[in-house]
Amino acid sequence: MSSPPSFTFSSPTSSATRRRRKSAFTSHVDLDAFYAQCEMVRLSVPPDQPLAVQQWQGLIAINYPARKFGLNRHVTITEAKKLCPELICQHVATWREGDAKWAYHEDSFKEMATHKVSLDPYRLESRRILALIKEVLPAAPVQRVEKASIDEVFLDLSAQVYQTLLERYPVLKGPAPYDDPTEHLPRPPTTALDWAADALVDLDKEETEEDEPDWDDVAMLIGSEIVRNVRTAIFEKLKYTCSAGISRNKMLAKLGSAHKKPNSQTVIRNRAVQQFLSGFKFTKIRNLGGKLGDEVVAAFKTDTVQELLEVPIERLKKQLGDDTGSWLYSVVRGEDTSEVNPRTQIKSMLSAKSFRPSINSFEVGVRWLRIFVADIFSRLVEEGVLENKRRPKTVNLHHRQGAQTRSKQAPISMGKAVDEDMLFDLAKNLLAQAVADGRAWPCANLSLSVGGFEDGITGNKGISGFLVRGDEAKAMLSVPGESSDGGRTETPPLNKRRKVDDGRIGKFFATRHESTGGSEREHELDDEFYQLNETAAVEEEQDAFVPPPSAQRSPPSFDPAESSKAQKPPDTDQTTPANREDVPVILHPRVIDSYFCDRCQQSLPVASTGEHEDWHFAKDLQAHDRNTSAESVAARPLQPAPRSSMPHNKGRGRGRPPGQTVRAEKGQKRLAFG
Ligand code: TTP
Repeated sequence: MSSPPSFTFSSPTSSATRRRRKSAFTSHVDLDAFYAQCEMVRLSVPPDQPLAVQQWQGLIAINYPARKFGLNRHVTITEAKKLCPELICQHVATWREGDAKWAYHEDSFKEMATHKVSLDPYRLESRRILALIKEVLPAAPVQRVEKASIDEVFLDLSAQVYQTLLERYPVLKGPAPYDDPTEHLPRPPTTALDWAADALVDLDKEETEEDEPDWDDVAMLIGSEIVRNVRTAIFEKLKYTCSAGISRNKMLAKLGSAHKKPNSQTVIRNRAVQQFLSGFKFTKIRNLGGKLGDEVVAAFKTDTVQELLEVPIERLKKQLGDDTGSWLYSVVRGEDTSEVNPRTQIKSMLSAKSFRPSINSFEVGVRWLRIFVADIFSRLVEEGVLENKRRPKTVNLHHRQGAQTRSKQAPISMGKAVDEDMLFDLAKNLLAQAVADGRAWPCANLSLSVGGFEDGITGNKGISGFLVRGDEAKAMLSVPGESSDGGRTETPPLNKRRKVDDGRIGKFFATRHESTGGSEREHELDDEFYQLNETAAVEEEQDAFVPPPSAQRSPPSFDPAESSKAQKPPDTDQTTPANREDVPVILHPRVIDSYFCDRCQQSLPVASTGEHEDWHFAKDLQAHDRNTSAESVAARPLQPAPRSSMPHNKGRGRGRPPGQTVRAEKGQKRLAFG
């Protein structure tokens, strides 16, 4: 996708530097007390009724009427009720074993040992809101919306602002006077702008409101109108209030949305950026809230933007490294070049449960897997898996024993429809492998994820629909009732394989795709951690939303962007026997009754294909493990790179300094409970 148009205003009232700066208009829209509002809308609670969302014994969201009583996420339920006797405490929905769907259960707060939290109700509302936002805005490519988490979006308003500006002020359409692009534009034909109910941040010291507005101001006003319309539509159609920030980039817009809550929008004009930022602690700025922020505080003995502005760039670079130093220098001056990224496809889905006390048996683990699978499958259905629109390629099991988190992965057969039983079998098999390793119990956290989503083939497939390779070919050849991927056997999974390889094969499964959590992953995992940010940007440049399938949640300091790069599980294609180059292309495979394995140049009966492939599979894994073991050690995430080795990765965007660990963002981080 191409970048949004950026344009340069020449303003009669601005300095030459300002005239030449490219203008962009970004908004950050953040739902107020989101989970609490979801419950209020669902239960038709009047707007002034205090309400909090409860998860087991903790409060995870508190509405604004309740906040007036001094309630926050840290108070206990008893304290909260004392402070605000009329408080409604609504427990989140939960999955109960054996149920086909989550539900709001009476007294679920007592059932922590047997229920699992479901955030589905909030995710569904989040989707409705996102769909409405997209409906209200002009179609793409003018529209650029990035879902940043379950309750926040970024909007790049530049193209729409630009269009509106030209419609309202046709004079701007003409060529620059004398064909000189540095020539001043005519003044905006207005002396005062009506900012309606916006919270306007005060101007920088050297600017005054008496100055006539420049084109940047006019354009910002248009941006603000657009955002007001979006917010009005959300309220009128769906009954949710939200707050927004409008400014020239994502960083400033995000600070703006939090500036005045609830139900307000804050505009940070270009002429007000320094004034706005100087009042902040830099630790409030995105990506400076975690370790990096702490380091900067320690290095420069201050946490204020104001004082950091006085530090020369050379000193910042010397202490923090060239890239981080330069990045920080720009950030405290309000610069952020990260783009709004409109890709919104899901990358992975995860369902998890922490156990207190730990669990100790395969049977109990399997019962939880059944719930995880139901949970994930329901989301896969929403994602269009039944219509084969999109489907995951891998399933991953993560389990924590003491301080160690380990993962196992299996490919999902591409030749078969994804269904609950298939996922459950794969999950059980992975757990059985963990048990076979002898390191599963006691298990303090178990989670299942699916990942590697790809678009499925739908409709008329043409000739390519008959040419199947790799996994598909394997699956089509396998005996009915069995899947043909590496995770196909039911418990106990290893016996059958041992037959094939004189007992040696078990050891391949024991080491299969295992990754071990480092110390940063030893934090308490949340009871449930969903993929709340359903964007494809996850791996490349997202702020901090979704640990990749192989990464465990590690609040408060966790950088999934880093982690997803470092810990990405080996690509399925590299490790399965269905390696694209290794499996023959089969034309109409169902009419042939023998199978030629071109890896070992043998003809085999179709019925033995699965086992034969498994044998190759195990061999491949062994080879893969040998090749990647060095890599995986090096790639273990969450250790900030030495400053000198931090490359400045502009492509990653979002202004995140390279190699830094940032806090997980809201909506993903879950409160510790119990
Ligand atoms: P936030 O946007 O941080 O908070 P909020 O929407 O409740 O309130 P605000 O108006 O101040 O933005 O988080 C969004 C949702 O994510 C929140 O409603 C509940 C959930 N959440 C947790 O479950 N645990 C947490 O620790 C946090 C911070 C949020």
